[in-house]
Amino acid sequence: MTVAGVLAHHEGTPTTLFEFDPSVLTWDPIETRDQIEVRWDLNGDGIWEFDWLDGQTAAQSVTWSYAEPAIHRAILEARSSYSELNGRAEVFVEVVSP
Ligand SMILES: [Ca+2]
Repeated sequence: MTVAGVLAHHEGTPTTLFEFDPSVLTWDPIETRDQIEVRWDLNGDGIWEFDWLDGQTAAQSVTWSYAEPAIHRAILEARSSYSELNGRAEVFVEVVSP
């Protein structure tokens, strides 16, 4: 399971709906992206907006918006069915006043 450690830097305003596409960050030699489970903490507060039980996979994008102008950190974790090790990546989102 590979999850890219870096990332895209996205920029927008409080009205921007950001799309997070995990398929560009995840790769596995055995499982396809629709088999790789992912979860998201989209505002870096330690609470998963989409957790394992929500059934998101690396083939599905999620969207989120940020009311507060700031640089926000989004965290992706991914897991395959055969490994105990989760992959992790961070994406930074810069929200500026319109
Ligand atoms: Ca969160």
